[in-house]
Formats: sequence, C-alpha cells, structure tokens
Amino acid sequence: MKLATQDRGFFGESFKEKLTKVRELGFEGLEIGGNVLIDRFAEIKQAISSTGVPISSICGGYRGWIGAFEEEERKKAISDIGEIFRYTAEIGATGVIVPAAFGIFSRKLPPFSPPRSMEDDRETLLDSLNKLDVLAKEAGSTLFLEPLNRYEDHMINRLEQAASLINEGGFSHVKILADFFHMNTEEANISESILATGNLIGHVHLADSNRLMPGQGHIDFESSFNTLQKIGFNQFMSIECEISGDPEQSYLDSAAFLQSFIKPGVA
Ligand code: LER
Ligand code: MN
Repeated sequence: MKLATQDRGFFGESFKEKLTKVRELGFEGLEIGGNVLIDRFAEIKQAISSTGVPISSICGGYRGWIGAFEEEERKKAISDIGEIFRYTAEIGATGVIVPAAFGIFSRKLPPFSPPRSMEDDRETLLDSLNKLDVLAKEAGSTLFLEPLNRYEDHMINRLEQAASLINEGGFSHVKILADFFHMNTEEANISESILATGNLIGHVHLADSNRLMPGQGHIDFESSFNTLQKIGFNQFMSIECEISGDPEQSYLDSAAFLQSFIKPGVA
C-alpha cells in the first residue's frame, strides 16, 4: 500500500517543489485535480521526471456530475472525464476519482424527496459508467467510483452499492474508491465491507472521523489496514483532509501513524 496526498498550498508553488515536499513528508505520490493536470501538463510531466515522484491519481476538476439531474451537465461530465483519462494515462497516474454527484441532493435534508426515482438514478449512472468504461479502456485509464456520505450524495453511499453497479454493467475499467471518512458514517463495519468488495477496490481516500488527518479522530485504521493487506490491496491511498495545527507537523505525524500499520514486505 502506498501513501499519497492531495495537493496543499504549503507544498510549494511549482510542481517540482510540490513533489519534492511530498516525498520529504513521507508520501509516495500526489493527487491533483483534472483541470490542473490539463492546464499545467508540461510542467507536471517534467516535474515527475526530475523528482521521480508520481502523480498518483486525479480527483475532480471536471464540469457536471455523472449522475446529474440535467442531461447537459451529465454530458459535460462524461466529455471532461473522457479527456482527463487521456492525460492521466499519459503521465502514468492510476485513474480518475468520480462520485455519482457531490452536493446535488441529500435524502436526509429538506426537501427530502429527490426529483428522480431510484430506478432512474441507477439507469442514469449505468449509462454514464458504460460510456466512461469504454473511454477509460481506450485511454488506458480507470474510473474510481466513490461512495459519499448521505449528506453529500443520495445515490451511492456504500461500497456495496458501487460494487453492484460495476457488476451489473460488467465494467472492466471502473473500480471502487473507499474513502474512510465516508465509510465511517455509512458502513456498518468497515473491515467487513472491504472484505466483501475488496476485489473491486482500486484506490483509497484517507481522513479520520472528523476529516482531520488520520490519528486525529477515532477511526480504527489498524484493523482496516490489516484487512486491506490481507486482501492484497497494493495501490495508492491518498490523504484528503482538513488540517488543524501546524500543517507540516500534522503531515509528519500522520505519515508515521499510518506507516506503523503498514507491514513491511506485505502488499
Ligand atoms: C468529497 O467528500 C470527497 O470525498 C471527494 O473525494 C469527492 O470526490
Ligand atoms: Mn474522498
């Protein structure tokens, strides 16, 4: 398992500075937005080659959502993500992280009833994923489908819901992103959910129960990391956190905390 992190202002301005800082802090990769990847592609490519530190993965940075209610917004998402796949593959990053939607509706907040039925949500998502599976395959990339908590999305909240869509569609280039912050709210037992869907998990997001750095909340990372190693998960896990206190010290402490649960020589 390899530790990565999303980009932070204190890593520096240039990508050479950012990637160098990521390594100094104990991480093996940097996760960035798709728009940044495209806008600063030449610089990023050069920085990867001069530092030897990879871009692990791409998160966001496209228009619309694959589960948008408006057809135009959904088309924009498919077209943008399709373009991002090509850049992602060219720099050797693992794939593009995509939730069904973020913040368009919550069944737990007023007005409580979404403007589309559950059946139509599913059909819409299967259609988007079907198109993106083809584009990911053509580009040599992967879509990481991310369940979000009930307040951020009403369509995919748990790993098994993502797995069910992938299995129904028979998608070869769609995997699951397991985000600890969301799993802490939605999964009955994080380790059991990882075991049940582990063959489809392609990427992990790391944050503690309060979305601070791992070690600053109450998630039991040790047992879940043991499970991930047991199923042979050997991909990137990236920090997606708010920071409290000194950013650099928080990163160093969290890297040491997480590394203490990664057994040397295992996945
Ligand atoms: C949003 O809460 C989140 O976890 C992001 O990774 C969305 O892609
Ligand atoms: Mn996430």
